[in-house]
Parts: sequence; structure tokens; C-alpha cells
Amino acid sequence: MTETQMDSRTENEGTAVEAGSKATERFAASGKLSELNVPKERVSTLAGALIKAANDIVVEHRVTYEEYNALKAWLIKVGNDGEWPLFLDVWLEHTVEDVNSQERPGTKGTIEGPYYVPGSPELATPATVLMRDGEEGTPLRFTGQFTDTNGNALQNAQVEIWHADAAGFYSQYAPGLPEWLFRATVKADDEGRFEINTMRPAPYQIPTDGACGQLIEAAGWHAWRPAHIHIKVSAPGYQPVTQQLYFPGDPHNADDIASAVKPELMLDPKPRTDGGEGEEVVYNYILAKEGQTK
Ligand code: MBD
Ligand code: FE
Repeated sequence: MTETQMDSRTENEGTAVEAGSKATERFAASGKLSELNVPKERVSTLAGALIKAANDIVVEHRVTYEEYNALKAWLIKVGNDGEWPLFLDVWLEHTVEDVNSQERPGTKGTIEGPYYVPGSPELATPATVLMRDGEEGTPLRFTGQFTDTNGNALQNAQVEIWHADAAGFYSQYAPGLPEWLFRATVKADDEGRFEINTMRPAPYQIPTDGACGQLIEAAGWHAWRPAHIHIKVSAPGYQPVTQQLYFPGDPHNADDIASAVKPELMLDPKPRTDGGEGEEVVYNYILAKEGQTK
């Protein structure tokens, strides 16, 4: 991050509680929990296994009362700070994603993270996402095409894109940003082709002033994620893919706090060859039919 970006971060600083509460509210309001109808046996198996794992840790590591009480206080703080979505998406979602995508052919996915917002403005291709006047960063022209696993072009495909600004802030989770800044739903053309014009995002630190930040500091870890663009692609009759795209050479590609980097998710933008400002990159999507497995 440059010094100007640091300055704008300070001026614009939201709090972990603000961002966390929004993520919590949005998830709770999505109705996912209340719609769930998990059989009793399954709840018993999963909750039982989780409780056993925690008890085993106590025995294996001879956990003291001081440590147990610190854990209790910290868990209460995670909830009060609204950081359950952040905590779970940073330290657990990658394994859930891995387990659930192993049999799906086509383009690789990775975690969604806590800051997706459905219903972003729909744009036809070629699209330019919403930006402010004089937006900081390197312009990025991102193009590609959708095909099925046999290489046939897909119709009615769309790309939802969301990412942070150059100072590491996500719209709707930091104060003072336009509602749909760096968020869009881009409809591909009849040959499955799309073009999205945006800015290359900067490396990103998860909020450090809440419970997750406290844990990171107490454990001597770091809070960084590599620069990334979040993507959700879909087409009727095909399995959707949620992923993130990264950039080679980022200092945190190898130690992402959220363990969400995969070699298949690298974008390597080059200076534009058409005289336009900034960089360009191509990334194509291969979607599997509903029910299709490897
Ligand atoms: C992010 O932007 C993110 O992508 C994840 C996984 C966690 C916290 C913030
Ligand atoms: Fe993110």
C-alpha cells in the first residue's frame, strides 16, 4: 500500500464492529439458517464430533482454567463484534469449499468470504463497474468466454464481481463508499463472451480491531490476504462457481490468512496492447452441467 492509500484508509476507517455487524445481519437475514432442515442424526453426528474435538484439545494440551475463561470471553467478543462470518470464512470455509467441489469438473472455485452482496447492478458486456472520479489504482480490462466441459459456448451466462478499492475497503462494509462501488453483475453475450473494466485491487488486511484481530495479535499471526477479485459465475442449467482471482508475485499468495489461494486462480495481466490505459487479462470459464461429476 502507498502512503496516500494509507492516509485515505485512516480518514475512511470503519470499525470491525461496523463491518462485522453488517456481515452478520446480511447472513442472518438471508434466511439460510431458518431454511435449514438438517436431520436429527446429522446434527447429533456433527455437533457431537465438534464437541469431542474440543474436549480432545483440552486433554491433549492440558488446557488451564485461565485459558478456558479467556476462550469464553473471546467467543463472546466474536459475537458482540459481529465477527462470526469473518471468523468462519477465514478459518473454516476453505475446507467446506474443498470438500464440496471435489467432484465438480470445470473451473476451480474457492471461498466466498463475508462480503458478497447479491443483486448488484446488471450491466451488459462490455461493462465498466462503478468507480469514483479519479479512482486510484491500475485499470484492468478483464475478458473471457464461458463454455461447457465440451468446449461449446454457453448462453445466458453471467459474472458477478466484487472487490476492495485500492485502500482495501469493500462497499457496503466500510463507511463513505458508493453503495455499489466495485460490485456488478455482467451479462455475457450470446457466445458467452464478457468484458469487465475495473481496477486492480490491492493486498488486503482483514479488520484488526475486533475479536479476530485480537486473536491474530495474541497468536503472533498476520492479518493479510493477497490482492483478490471475488467472482461468482452462473448460467441456467449449469453449476455455479464462486471463486477469487489472484495475481502472481503478491507477497501473501503463499500465506493467505484465509487459505483460499489455488494455482488455477492466477491472473497475469499485461499492459494493454490496444493503446488503452492499464492492463488486460483473459480468464475463461468452463461450467459443468447440473448434476455433472468428474
Ligand atoms: C475478505 O475480503 C475476504 O475475501 C475474506 C475471505 C475474509 C475477509 C475479508
Ligand atoms: Fe475479499
